[in-house]
Amino acid sequence: MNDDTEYDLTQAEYYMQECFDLAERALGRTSPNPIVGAIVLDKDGIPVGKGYHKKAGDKHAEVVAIEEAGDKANGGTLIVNLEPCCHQGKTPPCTDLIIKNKLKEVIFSNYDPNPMVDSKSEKLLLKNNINVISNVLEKQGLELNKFFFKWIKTKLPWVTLKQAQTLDGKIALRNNDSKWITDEEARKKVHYIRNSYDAILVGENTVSIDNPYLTVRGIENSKNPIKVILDMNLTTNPKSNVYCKDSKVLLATKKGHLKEKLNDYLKLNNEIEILELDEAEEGKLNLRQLFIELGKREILSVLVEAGPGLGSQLITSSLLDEYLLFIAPKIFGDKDAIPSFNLEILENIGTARRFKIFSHRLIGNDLMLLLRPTT
Ligand code: AOF
Ligand code: ZN
Repeated sequence: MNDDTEYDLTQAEYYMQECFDLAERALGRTSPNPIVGAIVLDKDGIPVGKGYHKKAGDKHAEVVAIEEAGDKANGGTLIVNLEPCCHQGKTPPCTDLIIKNKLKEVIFSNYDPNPMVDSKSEKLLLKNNINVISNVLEKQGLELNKFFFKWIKTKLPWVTLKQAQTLDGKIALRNNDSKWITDEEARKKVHYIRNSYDAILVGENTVSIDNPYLTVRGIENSKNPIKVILDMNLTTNPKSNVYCKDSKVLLATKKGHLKEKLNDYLKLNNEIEILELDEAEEGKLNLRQLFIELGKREILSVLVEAGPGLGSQLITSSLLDEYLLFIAPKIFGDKDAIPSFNLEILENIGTARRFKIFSHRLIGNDLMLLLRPTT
């Protein structure tokens, strides 16, 4: 079957795609929960209820869809992108509602790796004579919830490195000017992307040179991600724009700074959380430790807007999940312009860091590449 065209989609796949679209409406807002969309078809296959999970603690998608369907759920089919839950969390088990409302069939995309669920719901539904079809558009479902699936299995966030560069691999002029490498459309896209992440991470150089706000702008009903600043030696100006109160700020620094020095940062924003980390080799902070701490705070995804220093540290770690690269069709041609990475001399092409091109897209006159490290 060719699943590139809608005409060839089976009915289940067609509605699963709609579940993905419903789920996506809450992208970036449900952590630590997944994004989930659900549709109820009545016994004649007519959609009678639709819903999605809006945020952690709110009704699950299945509940919204079944409540909307009311009596028409009886004898019908539930389509949902994640195996329904069977445990009491912040909300009651969805399997109870499915059984009580006498649905005859449940179709889902991905099994829920949450140890509280993990195929248990499938077994429970089958035991109650409810037909179960699993793994419908499984790959797409895994992509949709890549943040949740990584975190629930490893307790680490999904880490994306984002850069914008010229054709000759430069991210700024030698005087550090990086405004604007890509065109407006690509910059707008970055705000959409920021909006879907739980946190944005930058290093001290980005704060000192660009003085960014790291907020989401120009999007309706947007939310600002948590800002994580890596500043090992506390060299950033406490009055920098990132430290303002528009969203939670986590200042990651090395252990052992004097209280007074830390207090400089808390004077203007007393809600900044200071995260004291160990120093890794080469006088850098321990990124693994940082991501473990972020995972504990239920941060499922981190967008790293990095210059060459932090970018190089990330690509040499095993912590990177994705590299989002915007390429502007421009050439600086200046050998001393700022490169995307600044690692040591590489003698052998065979030892280059390799990526698989996961997707490519034109955004205006810029190219957006999504790359994944090959293992
Ligand atoms: C959601 N939304 O639509 C579905 C979820 O604390 P609770 O009760 O909200 O349960 C959260 C867990 O429930 C979550 O980690 C996932 O395993 C499961 N399914 N969660 O937030 C939904 N279907
Ligand atoms: Zn549920």
